[in-house]
Amino acid sequence: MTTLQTKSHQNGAAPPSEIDAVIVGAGFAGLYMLHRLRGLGITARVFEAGDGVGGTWYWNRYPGARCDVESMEYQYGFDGDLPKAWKWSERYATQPEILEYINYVADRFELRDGVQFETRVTAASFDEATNRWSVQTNRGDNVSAKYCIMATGCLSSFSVPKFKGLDSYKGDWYHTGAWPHEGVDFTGKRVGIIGTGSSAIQSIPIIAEQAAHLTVFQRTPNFSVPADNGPIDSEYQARLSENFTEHRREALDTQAGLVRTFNNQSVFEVDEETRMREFQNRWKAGSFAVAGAFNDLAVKKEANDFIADFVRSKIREVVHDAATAELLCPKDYPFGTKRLCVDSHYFQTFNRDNVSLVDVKNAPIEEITEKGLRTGGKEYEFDCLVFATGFDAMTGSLTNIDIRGREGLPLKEKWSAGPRTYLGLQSVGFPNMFTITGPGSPSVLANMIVAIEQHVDWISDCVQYMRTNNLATIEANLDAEDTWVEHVNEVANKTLYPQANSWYLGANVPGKPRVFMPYVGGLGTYGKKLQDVVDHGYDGFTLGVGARELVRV
Ligand code: N01
Repeated sequence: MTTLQTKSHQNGAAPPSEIDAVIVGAGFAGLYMLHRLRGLGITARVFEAGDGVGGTWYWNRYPGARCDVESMEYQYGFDGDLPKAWKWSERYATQPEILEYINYVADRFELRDGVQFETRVTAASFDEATNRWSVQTNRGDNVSAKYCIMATGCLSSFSVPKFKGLDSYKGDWYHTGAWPHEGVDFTGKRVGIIGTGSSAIQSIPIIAEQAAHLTVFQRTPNFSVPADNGPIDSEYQARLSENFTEHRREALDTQAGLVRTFNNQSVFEVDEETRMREFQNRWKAGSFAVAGAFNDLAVKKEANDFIADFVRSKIREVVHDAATAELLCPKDYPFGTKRLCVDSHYFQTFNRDNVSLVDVKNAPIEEITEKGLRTGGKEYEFDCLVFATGFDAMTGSLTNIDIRGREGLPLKEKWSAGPRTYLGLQSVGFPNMFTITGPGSPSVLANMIVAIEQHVDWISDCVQYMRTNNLATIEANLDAEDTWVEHVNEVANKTLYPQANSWYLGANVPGKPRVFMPYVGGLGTYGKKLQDVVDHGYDGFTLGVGARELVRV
């Protein structure tokens, strides 16, 4: 380890001006990236806007925040001893427990001193004369690095719709993605919440227990499956921990980075009784199991109708008031094409006397007023407003930074009609810049931890290859990028995903180009492609041996 790495940088202290790699973000991706690069003897520094590690789990502290991927799946797999050393308490871990875990990992692998906290990267530009990135922060740092690695997360740039009058609101308002660390006590308060995505679905039952009254403003109802959460089965935990490396290897070969049973039968191959039994058993098992009930649910609308009807029947069973139940039933997009939500007593919450549901699809929110908000010509008054309005997903955290590649081309400009990448790892014109779980990779359609480890391992091996072969640059080729973008779209268009107005398509942010951003071809298939690229000498990339000499591969 070099002195650069062992020296602890207090906030405000100048980081080294020359370094091998800058990593942006200290979430799961940034920390593992740092660990891998250090292992290779590469000097690296992480810049993190927050005052602690954790990324999404640092910021999303809203009531009820927890992971809807099972705890045993949602943990690092790079070190076989780690799962044995850490004990999860629940089947689905809460945000505080995940934050504790990532802090534990930071300490166990002595990563903290490689992170400069409370420092936001504001700009990064590629200097073609030196083949280095120049990275600036809001604290005045100016660092020169061979590699610039964006570990900025897919859901980090939170989005507050530009409602007229927000500045005039006299009460307190919060966004689920930037929740106050000290928490919020809603006891006795009149609360309004805007949005009914995963964050809202997790927080609504908890806020409803505290608030005098909670009004939920819903634009689009969501399909949600009960989590069936509870204390973790300790025997299962011990068994899986013993063999976690093997388990993770298996996960890397799956569609979504999750080892689970997928029924490879068409819904049309079975009779109604068998179909309902399959749905019911998987519904009882909780979480995403039901999505794997048949192999054509995501690709055939007529097949999807069966599961959509099944879930709607569950909503109607639970919600007592028929009109409210109908409003909560998603009807205008196929099941699973917006991110499936996983809940604990979400629909039941609408049976409470202190909870009401307001449709803002037909009558959009007109304005935020001094006392609350106005919709459908009526003003609703609140002590607090909660924006559960989501994120500028997948691209926002990248385009919010002034990133400039060759000839000063801004990334934002290059991506003005939607993100363009080769494998979600690189974008042409931005040599030596990598995006961990970038658009065009499985990312949000997979277990994020597995997708992160897959990318970090690939990037680390690439950096090592560059060093061994004394290479100056690696940059995606235009034809490879074009072909990949086309492939990503083609695969998405074979599914039902584009039929929903989801954040996968940028549809939640007004003006954002409608492009399906994640790669739906599956993590396993994608992993084989990554390996194939390496086996063919970084096929689709140009490797530069110096400032001018380029080797086409
Ligand atoms: O955000 P969302 P989220 N007027 O975009 C509504 C991950 N996550 O923070 O659907 C009125 O899903 C918007 O309406 P519509 C997970 O991947 C994971 O809840 O666009 N409403 C929608 O209802 C998830 O998918 C966990 O019509 C407006 C809501 O706000 C992703 O994060 C937990 C509006 C936004 O929902 C994002 O979830 C939580 C407007 N102008 C989240 N603008 C885990 O457990 C927006 N909305 C791992």
